[in-house]
Amino acid sequence: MTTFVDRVELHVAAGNGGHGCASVHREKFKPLGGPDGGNGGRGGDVILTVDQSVTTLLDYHHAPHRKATNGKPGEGGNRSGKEGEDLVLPVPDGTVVLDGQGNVLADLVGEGTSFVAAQGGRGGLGNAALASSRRKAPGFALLGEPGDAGDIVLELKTVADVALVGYPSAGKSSLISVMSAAKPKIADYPFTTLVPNLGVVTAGSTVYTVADVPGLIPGASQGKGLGLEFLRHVERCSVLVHVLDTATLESDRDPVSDLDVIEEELRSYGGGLDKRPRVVVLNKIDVPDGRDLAEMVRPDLEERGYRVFEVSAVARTGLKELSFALAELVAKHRARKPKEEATRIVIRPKAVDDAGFTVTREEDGLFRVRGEKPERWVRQTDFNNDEAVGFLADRLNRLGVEAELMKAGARSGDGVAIGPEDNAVVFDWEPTVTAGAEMLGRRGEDHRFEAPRPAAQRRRDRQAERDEAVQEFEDFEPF
Ligand SMILES: Nc1nc2c(ncn2[C@@H]2O[C@H](COP(=O)(O)OP(=O)(O)OP(=O)(O)O)[C@@H](O)[C@H]2O)c(=O)[nH]1
Ligand SMILES: [Mg+2]
Repeated sequence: MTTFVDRVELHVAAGNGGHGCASVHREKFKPLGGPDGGNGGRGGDVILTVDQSVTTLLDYHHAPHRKATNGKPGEGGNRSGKEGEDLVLPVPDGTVVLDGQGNVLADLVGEGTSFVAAQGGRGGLGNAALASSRRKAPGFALLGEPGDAGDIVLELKTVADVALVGYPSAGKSSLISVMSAAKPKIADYPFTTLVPNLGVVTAGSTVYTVADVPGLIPGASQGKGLGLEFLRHVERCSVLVHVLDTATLESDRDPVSDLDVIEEELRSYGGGLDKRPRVVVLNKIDVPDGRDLAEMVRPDLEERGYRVFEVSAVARTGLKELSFALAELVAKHRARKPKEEATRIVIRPKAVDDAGFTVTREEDGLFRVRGEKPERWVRQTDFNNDEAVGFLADRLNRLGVEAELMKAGARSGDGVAIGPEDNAVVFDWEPTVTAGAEMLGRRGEDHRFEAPRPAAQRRRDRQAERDEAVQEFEDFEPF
């Protein structure tokens, strides 16, 4: 028997960015020809893409660790490192991507729909790109950033138009086997069907898919029987069919109370299933008692507003009428739905921090800096290289981090952490000379010699200066 896997945990890791290169051009008689270290290549992404030819998540069950390739480091002679290759993972139509906490990240429906599950790290800039009029020959380069890595959960929700629900042995699989070419297992014991079956039905000019899910029993919502787990396969369907057994030998059951039980379970499941249009099929009317019972309960069911079909999956009666009625409902639903969405690319949203960064003082006196840029800059820094550390300090200073730390009350020697609690760079704060000097004025300038400016003007000027400086640094970044 083939294993059916409809939920897997997948560990994805994008490629790391390659490090930038610090190199100095050398030529005979021209020993210092300027910096020529190239940039590191970007790491590859991990991308999930719907591929109609894939029908299960089995591959990922067997090999749940997937990694894209790293970017290569930059080289001298201004050679950029090669980019890492994206890793494209084919997934079945109807795959839902969740994070470890169960939040839906993407719902992949339609051939080619893609989701970037892990983004590759940026390559580090080489010293050639870091050179400027003020820093003519940087003796350092930026590190490549690590790629995203983490666990995601893939869940398959079959994309079927019609779902058959009902008690075990009501004849759901039998019905799908005679309405379509599907050949599911059929037997006279409960829970024959352990995984959903799909069949394709053609009725007139309408072609639609029917899913048969494992049987439900009272208390399924509490996990009785096979539970409600498989109902997620029918969440997307447009029509529900109650398959009711008119010939059951269990004395405490009849089609109407069976229907009530299943309805109750659908309600507990939620997910909008209780709002789907539904029809009722009274099956097994080839059995004489079954036919009598069907006749008896029909008015009751119709009174409740259901369209009722009396069929026999074994004798193959009443099937044509049923399949055309379902086709009509499906067609109606399709007409209401917006036109087939074009292939979508879903990118995981990133938090946007308008302020650029925040500084908070924690209970133990530690100052924590959070923000996309400062955190990224820290990751790019080679802390073994003093010049690189100085460059980081400069960047932070120009973004206004030092000023903000001072405002928050940080003193020389206080602990400062940049990054989240579990992954921060912590250091003893030593205000850089420029930061200190900026309080008085920039080096080479002395405000005492200037005509006094109103405080607001001074603040605006300083902000403009800072913006310009940040821009200058940002311009280095080719992303
Ligand atoms: N007489 C008669 N028996 C039927 C009919 N439809 C199904 N059966 C029988 O009912 C039993 C159960 O049929 P299945 O199709 O396996 O039922 P199911 O609803 O898929 O059951 P689960 O997979 O266990 O949920 C089998 O022995 C079938 O042969 C019918 O129309 N008439
Ligand atoms: Mg079955």
